[in-house]
Amino acid sequence: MPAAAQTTVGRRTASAALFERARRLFPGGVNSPVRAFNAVGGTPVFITRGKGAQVFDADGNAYLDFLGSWGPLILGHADPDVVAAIAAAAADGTTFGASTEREVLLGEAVRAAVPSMERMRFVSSGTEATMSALRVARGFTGRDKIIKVDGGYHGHADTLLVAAGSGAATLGLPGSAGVTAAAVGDTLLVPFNSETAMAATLQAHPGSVAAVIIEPIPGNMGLVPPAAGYLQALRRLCDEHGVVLILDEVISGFRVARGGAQGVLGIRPDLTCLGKIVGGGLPLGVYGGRADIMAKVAPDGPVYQAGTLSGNPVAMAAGLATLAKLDAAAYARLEKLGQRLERGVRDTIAESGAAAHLMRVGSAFTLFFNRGPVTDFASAKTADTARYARFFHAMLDRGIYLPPAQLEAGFVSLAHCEADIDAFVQACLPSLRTATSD
Ligand code: KE4
Repeated sequence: MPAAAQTTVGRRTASAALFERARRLFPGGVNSPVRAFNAVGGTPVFITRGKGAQVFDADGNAYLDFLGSWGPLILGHADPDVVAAIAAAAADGTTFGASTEREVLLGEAVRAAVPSMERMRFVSSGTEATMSALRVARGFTGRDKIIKVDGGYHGHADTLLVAAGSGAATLGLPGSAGVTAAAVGDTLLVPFNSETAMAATLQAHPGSVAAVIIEPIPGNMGLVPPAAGYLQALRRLCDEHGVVLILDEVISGFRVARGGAQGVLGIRPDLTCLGKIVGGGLPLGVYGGRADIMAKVAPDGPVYQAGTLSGNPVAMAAGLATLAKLDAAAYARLEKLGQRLERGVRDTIAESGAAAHLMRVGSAFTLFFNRGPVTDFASAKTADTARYARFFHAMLDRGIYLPPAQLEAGFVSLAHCEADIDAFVQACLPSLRTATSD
């Protein structure tokens, strides 16, 4: 049982100095926008190392980590078995641009855990996985349009960077500079948890929708569970319209269960996208599903997709070592820790009287600064982001590292212990009071 982390947070001058240098190198001083703390203000913390449930910043401050690198680190930081597997693989060579046994082993492990992935292809990120899955779906159906959920995030491929237009189900508008109207001209948006909107959109575009892509348990509008029966209805609607159902399980895959959300919910998608946990903290994504659809992928079929480092042996080793530890006992423990967190935070919110509520699925959670319920992007956006920002910093100053944005998900790992959860809960009350003292 790992000991509770002792957290003491002092000055962050070294992080500030590093951030100044980083700003002269990288847009926003970061290599991924959400790390810049723009949603919560202040200067991003520069992490020097992680061990178990803790991360340490450039000033030597210790934090209990409930971000977990946005999801991959279900075992915690520097798991000894994962590190040993990486070192052993690297000692044999880091990349060959040729097939290796390790990719066969990880592919077999993924298919055993997610049987709907009859055939698959390894890539190097979640974005590559979803981008490729959509291309295959379009190649398989010969159709152009795709449907995504407003507030769903599937990486930064042009076709998926769309902003909601007016109305419930409209053609997307470019959600980023540099994305052309043509690139998103075939992307339709619907609200999450609305079977009616999905049915209406499919009926409005008969025979022209290639795929629906959806996070089965969205984590990118904050954590928002699907309404009972919603995903089953999507499966039925996709069957009726000959549409490829793509579940983006980059977050939920191996997080909510070894078989992902599809295993828990009893849904068999046509394609699945994985990332994060499956790579054990190294760059890895996977897309795969029905053999007849994947038969379209080059070199078997006409849909081209490639990658120099796809199936990278070191990433394969990290994934294999991670999946090897994700057994039923692991998920039972994650659920027990998640329940402890949920009970403690809910009691603390009640005691504080704050207009906030916790949403949790297994070891993933979001503390929304509104009274809820949050059922889609529109209701998620009613959360008070200024209060979340104050809460984030109050918790950070107490040695608890959370996602630096309200509409994201936090994570508990197998490296956390009961005392770490209690430390989180203990830091909550004063932090809630600070957050809501406006
Ligand atoms: P990557 O390309 O970042 O590996 O994966 C894209 C992606 C795809 N699908 C889902 C459901 C995702 O959540 C993501 C990436 N998640 C974000 C945070 N929610 C990664 C953090 C970041 O962008 O820095």
